[in-house]
Amino acid sequence: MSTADGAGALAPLRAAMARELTEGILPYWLSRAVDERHGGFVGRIDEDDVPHPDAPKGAVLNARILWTFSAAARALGDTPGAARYRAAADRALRFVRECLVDPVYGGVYWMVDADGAPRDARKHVYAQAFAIYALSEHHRATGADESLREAVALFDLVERHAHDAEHGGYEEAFTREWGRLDDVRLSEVDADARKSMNTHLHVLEAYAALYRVWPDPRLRDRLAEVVERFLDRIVDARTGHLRLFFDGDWTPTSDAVSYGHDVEASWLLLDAVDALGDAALRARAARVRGGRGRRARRGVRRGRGGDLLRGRAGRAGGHRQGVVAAGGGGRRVRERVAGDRGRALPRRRARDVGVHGPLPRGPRARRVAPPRRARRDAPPRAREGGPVEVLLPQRARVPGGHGARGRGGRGRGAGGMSRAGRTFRAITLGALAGVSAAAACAGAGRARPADVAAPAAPGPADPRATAETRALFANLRALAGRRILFGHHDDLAYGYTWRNEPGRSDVKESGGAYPAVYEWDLSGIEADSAANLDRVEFARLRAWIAEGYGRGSVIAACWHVHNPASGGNAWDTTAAVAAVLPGGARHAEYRRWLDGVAAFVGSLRGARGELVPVVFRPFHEMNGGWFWWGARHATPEQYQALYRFTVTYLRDTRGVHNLLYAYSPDVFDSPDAYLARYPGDAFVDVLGFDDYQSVRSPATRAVLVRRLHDVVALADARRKLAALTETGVESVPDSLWWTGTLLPALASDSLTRRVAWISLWRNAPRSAALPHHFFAPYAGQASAPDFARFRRDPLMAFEGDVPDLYHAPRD
Ligand code: BMA
Repeated sequence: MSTADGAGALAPLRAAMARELTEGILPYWLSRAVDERHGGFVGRIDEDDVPHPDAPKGAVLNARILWTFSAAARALGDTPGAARYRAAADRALRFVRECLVDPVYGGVYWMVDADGAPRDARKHVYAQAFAIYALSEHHRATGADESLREAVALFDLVERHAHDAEHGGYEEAFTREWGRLDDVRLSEVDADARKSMNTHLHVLEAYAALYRVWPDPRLRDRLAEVVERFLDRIVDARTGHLRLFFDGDWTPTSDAVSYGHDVEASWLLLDAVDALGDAALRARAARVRGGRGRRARRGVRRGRGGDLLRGRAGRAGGHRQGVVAAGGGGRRVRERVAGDRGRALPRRRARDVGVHGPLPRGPRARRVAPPRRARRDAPPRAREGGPVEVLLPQRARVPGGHGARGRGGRGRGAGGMSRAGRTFRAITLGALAGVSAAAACAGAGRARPADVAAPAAPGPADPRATAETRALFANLRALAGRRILFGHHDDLAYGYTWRNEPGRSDVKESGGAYPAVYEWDLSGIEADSAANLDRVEFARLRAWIAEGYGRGSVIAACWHVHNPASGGNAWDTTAAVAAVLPGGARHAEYRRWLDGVAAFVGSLRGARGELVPVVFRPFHEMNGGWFWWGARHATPEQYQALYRFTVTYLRDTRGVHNLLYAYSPDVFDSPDAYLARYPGDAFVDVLGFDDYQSVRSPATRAVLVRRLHDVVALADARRKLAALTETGVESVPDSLWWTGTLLPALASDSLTRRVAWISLWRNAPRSAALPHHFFAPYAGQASAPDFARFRRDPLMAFEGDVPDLYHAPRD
């Protein structure tokens, strides 16, 4: 059948479905399901169509709503009402983002209370998959970068915690902290198995959707792996059905059959191989589909009508299998649940398996009353694979969903829909993914690999930056949202009790790993000094920089440059800015100082002789008054001129191309204040800030979070990097400061997590003048155990936790 024929034959079906969607289904959810009181959407609507605003809200339901309205906004963008779909998608997104995403450990919770407080904070891979799917669709529909970043962050978490490197595929579920969980079932009807078809089916769906908007090579590999596991493990070559539950090594543990999943998998597999654009895999998947399609037809009950969705009870201990029939032409929904070894369990009312998610576990679920009046229009469970699913009754008139309206009068439900229409509405919400792609949009709009848009790759402010410098910028951008690099000033040169001892690092000795960012100070390079103001010798510094870079870490440098007018130090605030600008009395001298900087950074080489990229952070804390370039000693225009001249001279005159440039004010109260002295996008790669104030205790966490938000948002809007370039509490007196104060702020939400790195100030060797001037712990310091915990947090990256930053990301 050619595409044209197919589209032609399906045209009436498509038109009818579009009508159902725009006149029935979507308006129904907009008018009945919005939770005005708590935000988001209500967790449950019962069989009498009464919303229950106090019902808990599941990740799967909310992700489905997000997906649905995003997909509607995309597919129906030019139709009346499209703005409402977008608004509903954004509403769902807000709820997912603010209530379901765990701000501390990442990932979506399984279930929250009506008002959004966590209720069941476990991390089911199944739920992560639904969220990835929905966020990817939201990005595809709206272009919002943030949704894509959130989807990628979830992908990253699933890969980090759930992927089985040995046998392929994914573990089922974890604790809130992504630790081991003994009972990984989604609900009591599922077997407690290490791996399940259902989770992999939705990972397949999610990864295919994400791959369409984010064609990342690692994602591609994993999507292909899931397809392979379907073809070689999940599909039973003998029967053509899907196997449902497995041990960790993919040994099947159940022989139950799920006809609904057989059907669902047939198109999800094809959708995934289409996204991959792999012809050989597609041919294999298509063969599988043919077999299963025939088998699945056995699930259709003739006679009294209706479709049987789930097959006989599995023999595997503990797995209970529901049977649903929409009998008598769809008049009644009956459910029978077979327990262990086929023992019959009490019937359940359709409303007890309503839209709010899985059944409660334990005896309560077994004591529910038998159905009083089960109805064919009971909503399906929000997630597939539960004990009850309702499929289109055989005689529900798909194209005639409207024709069925008013039949006998009793069919009218909310929104003027017939019961048949409402059944269809509920089904369509649950299965819109498949319906819209496979039928409603037959022949039109099926995405091909060529449709995949690669995210634009912005570069550093220096268009001639070396390959390693460009790679560093791109890789740090790509890492944002997934990992925050940990940095420490002067880390390899000295610590609280030592100086110049090869291999030592207070960070490593207290936390267990070297930092991933080393910041140094070029002060004194301008005066041709042998050492900087903190006695770090430049000859040694060159070697430490090579050492840190050789370990794959990031090298940064601030510059407490002397006062060019007075010859005093950086804290000598004698007026000097005007003097160093072109035409000023000290300008020639300042150029010579920059020559010193250029010579030093030009001497920094890696093992292959390549230039080491350095994040240069001159003239920091310019909004404070303590440095000669500070707020009270230069106008904004003078400061900008100083910064721009510095970049232009190094980059364009001296041909230095291994620098990224960081702008980093001290604490600030608003984006405008932050930008007051910003030199411009053409001169800056990193939007940083120094903050020693809001980090002191959890009491000011909101202030730190606000600053992180502002800097991340400003950096993202400019496609730059964001960083907390200096921070810490001198002598870390709070032994739980790392995970009690700093980490919760950094992990607060998807924006704070986009900070590329944080850098702690130095651990000055103990002396009479500086008896406790340290900001990172040393071995034995009171906060060291907590720092080690902080170091192990998946959000934080120390040496060894970062991918290769110095080679361009593969495309
Ligand atoms: C300050 C202190 C000083 C140091 C200066 C430059 O914050 O740490 O001891 O000399 O920075 O690094």
